[in-house]
Amino acid sequence: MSSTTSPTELDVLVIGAGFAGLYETYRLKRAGFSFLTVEAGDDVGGTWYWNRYPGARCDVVSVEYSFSFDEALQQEWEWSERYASQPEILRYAQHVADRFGLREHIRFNTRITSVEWDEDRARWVTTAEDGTVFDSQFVVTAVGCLSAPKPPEIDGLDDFAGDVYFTSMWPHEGVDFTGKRVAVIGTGSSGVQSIPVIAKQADSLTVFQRTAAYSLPALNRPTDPEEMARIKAEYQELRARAKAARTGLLVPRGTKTALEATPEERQAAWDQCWDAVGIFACMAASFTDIHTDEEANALVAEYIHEKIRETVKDPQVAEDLIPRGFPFAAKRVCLDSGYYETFNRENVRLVNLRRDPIERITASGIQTKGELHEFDIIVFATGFDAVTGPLVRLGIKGRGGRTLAEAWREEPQTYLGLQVAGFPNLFTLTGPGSPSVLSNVMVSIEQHVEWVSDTLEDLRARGIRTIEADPEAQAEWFAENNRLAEGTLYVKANSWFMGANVPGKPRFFLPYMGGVPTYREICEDVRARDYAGFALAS
Ligand code: NA7
Repeated sequence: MSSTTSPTELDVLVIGAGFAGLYETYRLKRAGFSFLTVEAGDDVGGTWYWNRYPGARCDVVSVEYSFSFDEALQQEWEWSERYASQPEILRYAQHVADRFGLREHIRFNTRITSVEWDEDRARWVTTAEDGTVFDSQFVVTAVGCLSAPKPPEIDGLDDFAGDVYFTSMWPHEGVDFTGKRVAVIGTGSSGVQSIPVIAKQADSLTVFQRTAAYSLPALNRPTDPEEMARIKAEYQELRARAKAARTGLLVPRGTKTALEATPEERQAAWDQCWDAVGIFACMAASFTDIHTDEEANALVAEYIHEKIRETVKDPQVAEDLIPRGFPFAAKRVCLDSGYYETFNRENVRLVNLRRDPIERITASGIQTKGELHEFDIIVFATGFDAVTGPLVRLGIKGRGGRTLAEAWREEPQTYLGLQVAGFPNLFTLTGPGSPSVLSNVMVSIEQHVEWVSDTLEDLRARGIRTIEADPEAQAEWFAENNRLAEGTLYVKANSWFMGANVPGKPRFFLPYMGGVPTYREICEDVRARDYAGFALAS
Protein backbone atom coordinates (compact mmCIF):
# COMPACT_ATOMS: atom_id res chain seq x y z
CA MET A 1 0.00 0.00 0.00
CA SER A 2 1.20 3.55 -0.63
CA SER A 3 -0.18 7.08 -0.57
CA THR A 4 -1.16 6.81 -4.23
CA THR A 5 -3.55 3.90 -3.66
CA SER A 6 -7.04 4.60 -2.34
CA PRO A 7 -7.57 4.41 1.41
CA THR A 8 -8.34 1.09 3.05
CA GLU A 9 -12.05 1.17 3.99
CA LEU A 10 -12.81 -0.32 7.38
CA ASP A 11 -15.46 -0.47 10.05
CA VAL A 12 -12.85 -0.20 12.77
CA LEU A 13 -9.17 0.72 12.92
CA VAL A 14 -7.34 -0.37 16.07
CA ILE A 15 -4.10 1.44 16.90
CA GLY A 16 -1.61 -0.65 18.86
CA ALA A 17 -0.94 -4.38 19.27
CA GLY A 18 0.00 -4.57 22.93
CA PHE A 19 -2.29 -6.50 25.24
CA ALA A 20 -5.27 -4.16 24.77
CA GLY A 21 -4.86 -4.19 20.99
CA LEU A 22 -4.49 -7.97 20.88
CA TYR A 23 -7.68 -8.59 22.81
CA GLU A 24 -9.54 -5.95 20.78
CA THR A 25 -8.31 -7.67 17.62
CA TYR A 26 -9.60 -11.00 18.93
CA ARG A 27 -13.02 -9.54 19.72
CA LEU A 28 -13.43 -7.70 16.39
CA LYS A 29 -12.34 -10.80 14.47
CA ARG A 30 -14.85 -12.92 16.39
CA ALA A 31 -17.63 -10.40 15.71
CA GLY A 32 -16.87 -10.35 11.97
CA PHE A 33 -16.06 -6.66 11.61
CA SER A 34 -14.08 -5.35 8.69
CA PHE A 35 -11.11 -4.06 10.66
CA LEU A 36 -7.36 -3.73 10.87
CA THR A 37 -4.96 -3.31 13.75
CA VAL A 38 -1.89 -1.18 13.10
CA GLU A 39 1.27 -1.40 15.17
CA ALA A 40 4.41 0.78 15.11
CA GLY A 41 6.72 -2.09 16.10
CA ASP A 42 7.54 -5.14 14.00
CA ASP A 43 5.90 -7.48 16.48
CA VAL A 44 3.13 -7.59 19.08
CA GLY A 45 3.65 -6.78 22.78
CA GLY A 46 3.47 -2.98 23.07
CA THR A 47 5.19 -1.85 26.25
CA TRP A 48 6.73 -5.30 26.56
CA TYR A 49 8.09 -5.06 23.04
CA TRP A 50 9.87 -1.73 23.61
CA ASN A 51 10.94 -1.88 27.26
CA ARG A 52 13.67 -4.54 26.96
CA TYR A 53 16.10 -3.06 29.42
CA PRO A 54 18.08 -5.47 31.63
CA GLY A 55 16.00 -6.59 34.59
CA ALA A 56 12.66 -5.57 33.02
CA ARG A 57 10.03 -7.58 34.80
CA CYS A 58 6.36 -7.42 35.60
CA ASP A 59 5.51 -6.09 39.04
CA VAL A 60 2.13 -7.81 39.15
CA VAL A 61 2.14 -11.56 39.79
CA SER A 62 2.08 -13.15 36.34
CA VAL A 63 -0.81 -15.53 36.95
CA GLU A 64 -2.82 -12.33 37.46
CA TYR A 65 -1.09 -10.25 34.80
CA SER A 66 -2.44 -12.38 31.98
CA PHE A 67 -5.66 -12.80 30.01
CA SER A 68 -8.66 -14.45 31.62
CA PHE A 69 -10.97 -14.41 28.61
CA ASP A 70 -10.11 -17.89 27.38
CA GLU A 71 -10.06 -20.80 29.81
CA ALA A 72 -7.89 -23.01 27.56
CA LEU A 73 -5.32 -20.22 27.22
CA GLN A 74 -4.95 -19.75 30.94
CA GLN A 75 -4.78 -23.48 31.53
CA GLU A 76 -2.12 -24.19 28.92
CA TRP A 77 0.28 -21.28 29.52
CA GLU A 78 3.10 -21.91 32.03
CA TRP A 79 4.78 -18.98 33.80
CA SER A 80 8.31 -19.91 34.85
CA GLU A 81 8.60 -17.27 37.58
CA ARG A 82 6.26 -15.55 39.98
CA TYR A 83 6.98 -12.22 38.28
CA ALA A 84 7.71 -12.92 34.63
CA SER A 85 10.63 -11.22 32.95
CA GLN A 86 10.10 -9.08 29.84
CA PRO A 87 11.17 -11.83 27.37
CA GLU A 88 8.66 -14.25 28.85
CA ILE A 89 5.81 -11.69 28.80
CA LEU A 90 6.68 -10.92 25.18
CA ARG A 91 6.56 -14.65 24.36
CA TYR A 92 3.13 -14.79 25.98
CA ALA A 93 1.89 -11.89 23.82
CA GLN A 94 3.29 -13.66 20.74
CA HIS A 95 1.61 -16.89 21.79
CA VAL A 96 -1.76 -15.12 22.15
CA ALA A 97 -1.34 -13.59 18.68
CA ASP A 98 -0.49 -16.97 17.12
CA ARG A 99 -2.97 -19.08 19.04
CA PHE A 100 -5.95 -16.95 18.02
CA GLY A 101 -4.74 -16.21 14.48
CA LEU A 102 -4.45 -12.47 15.14
CA ARG A 103 -1.33 -11.65 13.14
CA GLU A 104 -3.11 -11.67 9.81
CA HIS A 105 -5.21 -8.74 11.09
CA ILE A 106 -2.21 -6.70 12.22
CA ARG A 107 -0.17 -4.42 9.97
CA PHE A 108 3.24 -4.02 11.62
CA ASN A 109 5.80 -1.22 11.12
CA THR A 110 2.93 1.23 10.84
CA ARG A 111 3.33 4.33 12.97
CA ILE A 112 0.30 6.60 12.92
CA THR A 113 0.93 10.31 12.45
CA SER A 114 -2.59 11.72 12.09
CA VAL A 115 -6.16 10.70 12.88
CA GLU A 116 -8.70 13.18 11.48
CA TRP A 117 -12.47 13.28 11.73
CA ASP A 118 -14.18 13.89 8.41
CA GLU A 119 -17.29 15.71 9.53
CA ASP A 120 -19.22 15.33 6.28
CA ARG A 121 -18.79 11.61 5.97
CA ALA A 122 -18.72 10.92 9.73
CA ARG A 123 -15.59 8.82 9.34
CA TRP A 124 -12.02 8.84 10.62
CA VAL A 125 -9.16 9.30 8.16
CA THR A 126 -5.97 7.94 9.66
CA THR A 127 -2.55 8.33 8.08
CA ALA A 128 0.61 6.39 8.78
CA GLU A 129 4.20 7.63 8.57
CA ASP A 130 4.65 5.75 5.27
CA GLY A 131 1.70 7.63 3.75
CA THR A 132 -0.83 4.80 3.96
CA VAL A 133 -4.36 6.05 4.62
CA PHE A 134 -7.09 4.19 6.48
CA ASP A 135 -10.73 5.24 6.30
CA SER A 136 -12.85 3.88 9.14
CA GLN A 137 -16.13 4.45 10.91
CA PHE A 138 -14.54 3.88 14.30
CA VAL A 139 -11.05 4.18 15.74
CA VAL A 140 -10.08 2.29 18.88
CA THR A 141 -6.80 3.38 20.44
CA ALA A 142 -4.84 0.71 22.27
CA VAL A 143 -1.67 2.72 22.65
CA GLY A 144 -0.91 1.97 26.30
CA CYS A 145 -0.38 4.33 29.22
CA LEU A 146 3.41 4.22 29.51
CA SER A 147 4.49 4.24 25.88
CA ALA A 148 5.42 7.86 25.08
CA PRO A 149 8.94 8.31 26.47
CA LYS A 150 9.55 11.64 28.16
CA PRO A 151 12.44 13.67 26.70
CA PRO A 152 15.29 13.80 29.24
CA GLU A 153 15.23 17.61 29.53
CA ILE A 154 18.98 17.81 30.12
CA ASP A 155 21.17 20.10 28.00
CA GLY A 156 24.05 18.83 25.93
CA LEU A 157 22.91 15.29 25.14
CA ASP A 158 24.08 15.59 21.53
CA ASP A 159 27.58 16.49 22.71
CA PHE A 160 28.14 13.16 24.46
CA ALA A 161 30.73 11.05 22.64
CA GLY A 162 29.73 7.76 24.26
CA ASP A 163 26.60 5.62 23.83
CA VAL A 164 23.14 6.71 24.98
CA TYR A 165 20.23 4.38 25.70
CA PHE A 166 16.66 4.85 26.91
CA THR A 167 15.12 2.04 28.97
CA SER A 168 11.88 2.63 27.06
CA MET A 169 13.50 2.05 23.63
CA TRP A 170 16.09 -0.60 24.35
CA PRO A 171 18.08 -2.11 21.43
CA HIS A 172 16.87 -5.57 20.46
CA GLU A 173 20.41 -6.91 20.34
CA GLY A 174 21.00 -5.87 23.98
CA VAL A 175 23.84 -3.81 25.42
CA ASP A 176 27.16 -5.17 26.70
CA PHE A 177 28.23 -3.17 29.76
CA THR A 178 31.38 -5.23 30.38
CA GLY A 179 34.35 -3.01 31.23
CA LYS A 180 32.28 0.17 30.81
CA ARG A 181 31.78 3.20 32.99
CA VAL A 182 28.00 3.55 33.08
CA ALA A 183 25.58 6.25 34.27
CA VAL A 184 21.90 5.62 34.97
CA ILE A 185 19.70 8.70 35.31
CA GLY A 186 16.35 8.07 37.00
CA THR A 187 15.26 5.89 39.88
CA GLY A 188 11.62 4.98 39.14
CA SER A 189 10.68 1.36 38.36
CA SER A 190 12.85 1.18 35.24
CA GLY A 191 15.92 2.44 37.12
CA VAL A 192 15.23 0.31 40.18
CA GLN A 193 14.91 -2.84 38.05
CA SER A 194 17.87 -2.21 35.75
CA ILE A 195 20.41 -0.81 38.25
CA PRO A 196 21.14 -4.13 40.07
CA VAL A 197 21.63 -5.96 36.77
CA ILE A 198 23.83 -3.28 35.15
CA ALA A 199 25.92 -2.99 38.33
CA LYS A 200 26.89 -6.65 38.11
CA GLN A 201 28.20 -6.26 34.57
CA ALA A 202 29.64 -2.76 34.35
CA ASP A 203 33.10 -1.74 35.44
CA SER A 204 31.50 1.09 37.37
CA LEU A 205 27.96 2.39 37.74
CA THR A 206 26.93 5.86 38.89
CA VAL A 207 23.25 6.37 39.69
CA PHE A 208 21.88 9.90 39.34
CA GLN A 209 18.87 10.23 41.63
CA ARG A 210 16.60 13.26 41.72
CA THR A 211 13.81 11.70 43.81
CA ALA A 212 14.26 8.50 45.78
CA ALA A 213 11.42 6.05 45.12
CA TYR A 214 9.83 3.64 47.55
CA SER A 215 10.76 0.10 46.61
CA LEU A 216 9.75 -3.19 48.19
CA PRO A 217 11.41 -6.61 47.76
CA ALA A 218 9.72 -8.51 44.92
CA LEU A 219 10.46 -11.91 46.49
CA ASN A 220 10.52 -13.26 42.96
CA ARG A 221 11.01 -17.03 42.68
CA PRO A 222 10.61 -19.86 40.21
CA THR A 223 7.07 -21.12 39.86
CA ASP A 224 6.15 -23.85 42.29
CA PRO A 225 4.40 -26.60 40.25
CA GLU A 226 2.05 -27.52 43.10
CA GLU A 227 1.03 -23.92 43.66
CA MET A 228 0.51 -23.51 39.91
CA ALA A 229 -1.72 -26.61 39.78
CA ARG A 230 -3.79 -25.21 42.65
CA ILE A 231 -4.13 -21.85 40.91
CA LYS A 232 -5.18 -23.46 37.66
CA ALA A 233 -7.76 -25.60 39.42
CA GLU A 234 -9.42 -22.49 40.79
CA TYR A 235 -8.48 -19.98 38.10
CA GLN A 236 -12.05 -18.92 37.35
CA GLU A 237 -12.71 -18.10 40.96
CA LEU A 238 -9.41 -16.19 41.34
CA ARG A 239 -10.20 -14.12 38.27
CA ALA A 240 -13.66 -13.32 39.62
CA ARG A 241 -12.10 -12.21 42.91
CA ALA A 242 -9.59 -10.00 41.06
CA LYS A 243 -12.40 -8.34 39.11
CA ALA A 244 -14.22 -7.66 42.36
CA ALA A 245 -11.13 -6.19 44.03
CA ARG A 246 -10.68 -2.43 44.12
CA THR A 247 -7.27 -2.61 42.44
CA GLY A 248 -7.95 -5.71 40.36
CA LEU A 249 -5.16 -7.33 42.38
CA LEU A 250 -5.36 -10.30 44.72
CA VAL A 251 -3.63 -8.64 47.64
CA PRO A 252 -4.32 -9.25 51.31
CA ARG A 253 -6.36 -6.32 52.60
CA GLY A 254 -6.49 -5.02 56.16
CA THR A 255 -9.82 -4.02 57.64
CA LYS A 256 -8.75 -1.58 60.35
CA THR A 257 -6.85 1.68 60.33
CA ALA A 258 -3.13 1.80 61.06
CA LEU A 259 -3.84 4.34 63.78
CA GLU A 260 -6.18 2.04 65.71
CA ALA A 261 -3.79 -0.92 65.35
CA THR A 262 -1.18 -1.54 68.04
CA PRO A 263 2.52 -1.03 67.18
CA GLU A 264 2.87 -4.85 67.29
CA GLU A 265 -0.01 -5.34 64.84
CA ARG A 266 1.47 -2.81 62.46
CA GLN A 267 4.90 -4.37 62.69
CA ALA A 268 3.45 -7.85 62.05
CA ALA A 269 1.42 -6.66 59.03
CA TRP A 270 4.36 -4.86 57.44
CA ASP A 271 6.85 -7.66 58.19
CA GLN A 272 4.43 -9.98 56.42
CA CYS A 273 4.41 -7.71 53.32
CA TRP A 274 8.18 -7.22 53.35
CA ASP A 275 9.27 -10.79 54.08
CA ALA A 276 6.50 -13.01 52.71
CA VAL A 277 3.97 -11.40 50.35
CA GLY A 278 6.10 -9.25 48.07
CA ILE A 279 3.25 -7.59 46.19
CA PHE A 280 3.77 -3.88 45.62
CA ALA A 281 0.26 -2.97 46.78
CA CYS A 282 0.57 -5.00 50.01
CA MET A 283 1.79 -2.23 52.31
CA ALA A 284 -0.73 0.29 51.02
CA ALA A 285 -3.54 -2.25 51.48
CA SER A 286 -2.38 -3.38 54.92
CA PHE A 287 -4.56 -0.81 56.71
CA THR A 288 -7.47 1.22 55.43
CA ASP A 289 -6.00 4.68 56.05
CA ILE A 290 -2.58 4.48 54.33
CA HIS A 291 -3.78 6.40 51.28
CA THR A 292 -5.82 8.93 53.21
CA ASP A 293 -4.22 9.74 56.58
CA GLU A 294 -0.83 11.46 56.74
CA GLU A 295 -0.05 10.13 60.20
CA ALA A 296 -0.81 6.53 59.22
CA ASN A 297 1.14 6.99 56.03
CA ALA A 298 4.14 8.37 57.94
CA LEU A 299 4.21 5.22 60.08
CA VAL A 300 4.54 2.86 57.13
CA ALA A 301 7.01 5.25 55.49
CA GLU A 302 9.18 5.14 58.61
CA TYR A 303 9.05 1.32 58.58
CA ILE A 304 10.51 1.33 55.05
CA HIS A 305 13.05 4.05 55.88
CA GLU A 306 14.33 1.81 58.66
CA LYS A 307 14.61 -1.14 56.24
CA ILE A 308 16.74 1.03 53.94
CA ARG A 309 18.97 2.05 56.86
CA GLU A 310 19.36 -1.62 57.85
CA THR A 311 20.29 -2.67 54.30
CA VAL A 312 22.59 0.08 53.05
CA LYS A 313 25.94 0.10 54.86
CA ASP A 314 27.05 3.68 54.18
CA PRO A 315 24.81 5.87 56.40
CA GLN A 316 24.96 8.87 54.03
CA VAL A 317 24.01 6.72 51.02
CA ALA A 318 21.17 5.20 53.07
CA GLU A 319 19.88 8.68 53.98
CA ASP A 320 20.05 9.70 50.32
CA LEU A 321 18.08 6.62 49.27
CA ILE A 322 15.28 7.31 51.75
CA PRO A 323 12.27 8.78 49.94
CA ARG A 324 11.18 12.10 51.38
CA GLY A 325 8.81 14.92 50.59
CA PHE A 326 5.82 12.88 49.43
CA PRO A 327 3.59 10.24 51.03
CA PHE A 328 4.31 6.54 50.69
CA ALA A 329 2.46 5.01 47.68
CA ALA A 330 1.43 8.43 46.33
CA LYS A 331 3.96 7.70 43.57
CA ARG A 332 3.98 4.24 42.03
CA VAL A 333 5.78 1.91 44.46
CA CYS A 334 8.58 -0.11 42.83
CA LEU A 335 9.32 -3.80 43.31
CA ASP A 336 12.97 -4.76 43.23
CA SER A 337 15.40 -7.63 43.39
CA GLY A 338 18.42 -6.41 45.37
CA TYR A 339 18.09 -2.68 44.65
CA TYR A 340 19.19 -1.27 47.99
CA GLU A 341 21.88 -3.98 48.37
CA THR A 342 23.40 -2.83 45.07
CA PHE A 343 24.57 0.38 46.76
CA ASN A 344 26.86 -1.71 49.00
CA ARG A 345 28.91 -2.73 45.96
CA GLU A 346 32.36 -1.23 45.50
CA ASN A 347 31.68 -0.29 41.88
CA VAL A 348 28.41 1.59 42.52
CA ARG A 349 28.06 5.23 43.45
CA LEU A 350 24.97 7.35 44.14
CA VAL A 351 24.78 11.01 43.17
CA ASN A 352 22.02 12.87 44.97
CA LEU A 353 20.87 15.48 42.46
CA ARG A 354 19.06 17.41 45.18
CA ARG A 355 22.50 18.27 46.60
CA ASP A 356 24.50 18.29 43.40
CA PRO A 357 22.23 18.92 40.38
CA ILE A 358 23.11 18.11 36.78
CA GLU A 359 24.23 21.17 34.84
CA ARG A 360 24.69 19.58 31.44
CA ILE A 361 25.94 16.60 29.51
CA THR A 362 29.38 17.08 27.98
CA ALA A 363 31.44 15.10 25.45
CA SER A 364 32.92 12.96 28.21
CA GLY A 365 30.07 12.62 30.66
CA ILE A 366 27.77 14.44 33.08
CA GLN A 367 28.70 17.76 34.61
CA THR A 368 27.00 18.33 37.93
CA LYS A 369 27.38 21.53 39.93
CA GLY A 370 30.29 20.03 41.83
CA GLU A 371 31.98 17.50 39.54
CA LEU A 372 32.52 16.18 36.03
CA HIS A 373 31.57 12.47 35.96
CA GLU A 374 33.07 10.64 32.97
CA PHE A 375 31.26 7.77 31.25
CA ASP A 376 31.25 5.43 28.27
CA ILE A 377 27.47 4.87 28.44
CA ILE A 378 24.54 6.93 29.73
CA VAL A 379 21.21 5.16 30.35
CA PHE A 380 18.10 7.29 30.68
CA ALA A 381 15.41 5.76 32.87
CA THR A 382 13.57 9.08 32.95
CA GLY A 383 10.01 7.89 32.46
CA PHE A 384 7.04 8.68 30.27
CA ASP A 385 4.51 11.30 29.32
CA ALA A 386 2.00 8.95 30.89
CA VAL A 387 -1.61 8.16 29.97
CA THR A 388 -2.40 11.23 27.83
CA GLY A 389 0.99 11.41 26.04
CA PRO A 390 0.52 8.32 23.82
CA LEU A 391 -2.88 9.64 22.65
CA VAL A 392 -1.82 13.23 22.02
CA ARG A 393 1.13 12.16 19.89
CA LEU A 394 -1.20 10.32 17.46
CA GLY A 395 -2.14 13.72 16.01
CA ILE A 396 -5.88 13.34 16.59
CA LYS A 397 -8.18 16.04 15.18
CA GLY A 398 -11.87 15.92 16.02
CA ARG A 399 -14.85 18.11 15.18
CA GLY A 400 -13.95 21.49 13.72
CA GLY A 401 -10.32 20.41 13.32
CA ARG A 402 -9.75 20.72 17.09
CA THR A 403 -6.79 18.63 18.20
CA LEU A 404 -6.81 16.40 21.24
CA ALA A 405 -3.78 18.37 22.48
CA GLU A 406 -5.96 21.52 22.41
CA ALA A 407 -8.88 19.78 24.06
CA TRP A 408 -6.58 18.65 26.91
CA ARG A 409 -4.47 21.79 27.23
CA GLU A 410 -6.17 22.85 30.48
CA GLU A 411 -7.86 19.66 31.70
CA PRO A 412 -7.54 16.04 30.50
CA GLN A 413 -11.30 15.51 30.42
CA THR A 414 -12.87 12.28 29.18
CA TYR A 415 -16.16 10.54 29.67
CA LEU A 416 -15.44 7.32 31.58
CA GLY A 417 -11.95 7.32 30.09
CA LEU A 418 -13.60 5.85 27.01
CA GLN A 419 -14.28 8.89 24.86
CA VAL A 420 -13.61 12.61 24.58
CA ALA A 421 -16.39 15.05 23.65
CA GLY A 422 -15.83 16.40 20.14
CA PHE A 423 -14.16 13.17 19.02
CA PRO A 424 -17.06 10.94 17.95
CA ASN A 425 -16.56 7.21 17.32
CA LEU A 426 -13.10 7.30 18.91
CA PHE A 427 -12.67 4.92 21.84
CA THR A 428 -9.61 5.18 24.08
CA LEU A 429 -8.80 1.86 25.76
CA THR A 430 -7.33 2.46 29.26
CA GLY A 431 -7.72 6.20 28.64
CA PRO A 432 -7.39 8.90 31.32
CA GLY A 433 -10.33 8.80 33.71
CA SER A 434 -10.46 4.97 33.73
CA PRO A 435 -8.79 2.69 36.33
CA SER A 436 -5.97 1.68 33.94
CA VAL A 437 -2.60 2.18 35.66
CA LEU A 438 -4.13 2.44 39.12
CA SER A 439 -5.24 -1.18 38.80
CA ASN A 440 -3.98 -4.50 37.53
CA VAL A 441 -4.04 -3.15 34.00
CA MET A 442 -4.88 -6.56 32.49
CA VAL A 443 -8.16 -6.62 34.41
CA SER A 444 -8.92 -3.10 33.22
CA ILE A 445 -7.91 -3.87 29.64
CA GLU A 446 -10.31 -6.81 29.52
CA GLN A 447 -13.16 -4.75 30.95
CA HIS A 448 -12.57 -1.89 28.49
CA VAL A 449 -12.20 -4.13 25.45
CA GLU A 450 -15.37 -6.01 26.37
CA TRP A 451 -17.35 -2.81 26.89
CA VAL A 452 -16.14 -1.24 23.63
CA SER A 453 -16.57 -4.43 21.60
CA ASP A 454 -20.06 -5.10 22.94
CA THR A 455 -20.93 -1.48 22.18
CA LEU A 456 -19.64 -1.71 18.61
CA GLU A 457 -21.68 -4.87 18.04
CA ASP A 458 -24.77 -3.26 19.53
CA LEU A 459 -24.43 -0.08 17.44
CA ARG A 460 -23.93 -2.17 14.30
CA ALA A 461 -27.06 -4.19 15.04
CA ARG A 462 -29.07 -0.99 15.57
CA GLY A 463 -27.69 0.83 12.54
CA ILE A 464 -26.24 3.66 14.63
CA ARG A 465 -23.57 5.66 12.84
CA THR A 466 -22.09 7.78 15.59
CA ILE A 467 -21.62 7.73 19.33
CA GLU A 468 -20.16 10.75 21.07
CA ALA A 469 -19.54 11.76 24.66
CA ASP A 470 -21.74 14.54 25.92
CA PRO A 471 -19.62 17.50 27.21
CA GLU A 472 -21.71 17.82 30.37
CA ALA A 473 -21.47 14.15 31.26
CA GLN A 474 -17.75 14.40 30.62
CA ALA A 475 -17.31 17.45 32.86
CA GLU A 476 -19.20 15.66 35.65
CA TRP A 477 -17.05 12.56 35.32
CA PHE A 478 -13.90 14.63 35.45
CA ALA A 479 -15.11 16.58 38.49
CA GLU A 480 -16.09 13.36 40.28
CA ASN A 481 -12.65 11.85 39.74
CA ASN A 482 -10.94 14.99 40.99
CA ARG A 483 -13.19 14.95 44.05
CA LEU A 484 -12.24 11.32 44.77
CA ALA A 485 -8.54 12.02 44.25
CA GLU A 486 -8.62 15.09 46.52
CA GLY A 487 -9.70 12.81 49.34
CA THR A 488 -6.42 10.88 49.10
CA LEU A 489 -2.73 11.53 49.55
CA TYR A 490 -2.07 10.83 45.85
CA VAL A 491 -2.52 14.50 45.05
CA LYS A 492 0.39 15.42 47.34
CA ALA A 493 3.10 13.90 45.14
CA ASN A 494 4.62 15.17 41.90
CA SER A 495 4.00 11.86 40.18
CA TRP A 496 3.25 10.82 36.64
CA PHE A 497 -0.21 9.83 37.98
CA MET A 498 -0.67 13.61 38.39
CA GLY A 499 0.99 14.53 35.10
CA ALA A 500 3.54 16.33 37.28
CA ASN A 501 6.65 14.74 35.75
CA VAL A 502 6.19 16.56 32.44
CA PRO A 503 6.81 20.33 32.38
CA GLY A 504 3.69 22.26 31.38
CA LYS A 505 1.30 19.32 31.70
CA PRO A 506 -1.89 20.19 33.60
CA ARG A 507 -1.83 18.79 37.14
CA PHE A 508 -4.74 16.36 37.53
CA PHE A 509 -4.96 12.82 38.78
CA LEU A 510 -5.11 10.82 35.53
CA PRO A 511 -6.53 7.36 36.34
CA TYR A 512 -9.99 6.83 37.82
CA MET A 513 -9.82 6.67 41.60
CA GLY A 514 -13.09 4.89 42.43
CA GLY A 515 -11.81 1.33 41.96
CA VAL A 516 -12.31 -1.45 39.42
CA PRO A 517 -15.69 -2.89 40.57
CA THR A 518 -17.36 0.52 40.96
CA TYR A 519 -16.08 1.56 37.56
CA ARG A 520 -17.36 -1.63 35.96
CA GLU A 521 -20.80 -1.09 37.52
CA ILE A 522 -20.91 2.49 36.25
CA CYS A 523 -20.01 1.39 32.70
CA GLU A 524 -22.64 -1.35 32.78
CA ASP A 525 -25.21 1.07 34.12
CA VAL A 526 -24.43 3.58 31.36
CA ARG A 527 -25.08 0.90 28.76
CA ALA A 528 -28.23 -0.28 30.52
CA ARG A 529 -29.51 3.31 30.29
CA ASP A 530 -28.95 3.29 26.52
CA TYR A 531 -25.50 4.87 26.71
CA ALA A 532 -26.44 7.65 29.11
CA GLY A 533 -24.00 10.51 28.69
CA PHE A 534 -23.32 9.62 25.06
CA ALA A 535 -25.22 11.01 22.06
CA LEU A 536 -26.16 8.38 19.46
CA ALA A 537 -27.07 9.21 15.85
CA SER A 538 -28.24 7.02 12.97
P1 NA7 B 1 9.24 7.00 36.40
O1 NA7 B 1 8.64 6.24 37.49
O2 NA7 B 1 8.55 8.24 35.93
O3 NA7 B 1 10.73 7.39 36.86
C1 NA7 B 1 11.52 8.30 36.15
C2 NA7 B 1 12.72 8.66 36.98
O4 NA7 B 1 13.56 9.53 36.22
C3 NA7 B 1 12.38 9.40 38.26
O5 NA7 B 1 13.29 9.02 39.26
C4 NA7 B 1 12.59 10.86 37.86
O6 NA7 B 1 12.85 11.72 38.93
C5 NA7 B 1 13.81 10.72 36.97
N1 NA7 B 1 13.97 11.82 36.05
C6 NA7 B 1 13.12 12.22 35.07
N2 NA7 B 1 13.63 13.28 34.41
C7 NA7 B 1 14.81 13.56 35.01
C8 NA7 B 1 15.80 14.54 34.80
N3 NA7 B 1 15.68 15.45 33.84
N4 NA7 B 1 16.89 14.54 35.60
C9 NA7 B 1 17.02 13.62 36.57
N5 NA7 B 1 16.12 12.66 36.83
C10 NA7 B 1 15.02 12.64 36.05
O7 NA7 B 1 9.47 6.12 35.09
P2 NA7 B 1 9.85 4.57 35.00
O8 NA7 B 1 10.12 4.27 33.58
O9 NA7 B 1 10.91 4.22 35.97
O10 NA7 B 1 8.56 3.81 35.47
C11 NA7 B 1 7.31 4.06 34.84
C12 NA7 B 1 6.30 3.05 35.26
O11 NA7 B 1 6.54 1.83 34.55
C13 NA7 B 1 6.33 2.62 36.68
O12 NA7 B 1 5.68 3.49 37.54
C14 NA7 B 1 5.66 1.26 36.64
O13 NA7 B 1 4.27 1.41 36.63
C15 NA7 B 1 6.11 0.73 35.34
P3 NA7 B 1 11.64 12.61 39.56
O14 NA7 B 1 10.81 11.60 40.33
O15 NA7 B 1 10.89 13.19 38.40
O16 NA7 B 1 12.30 13.61 40.38
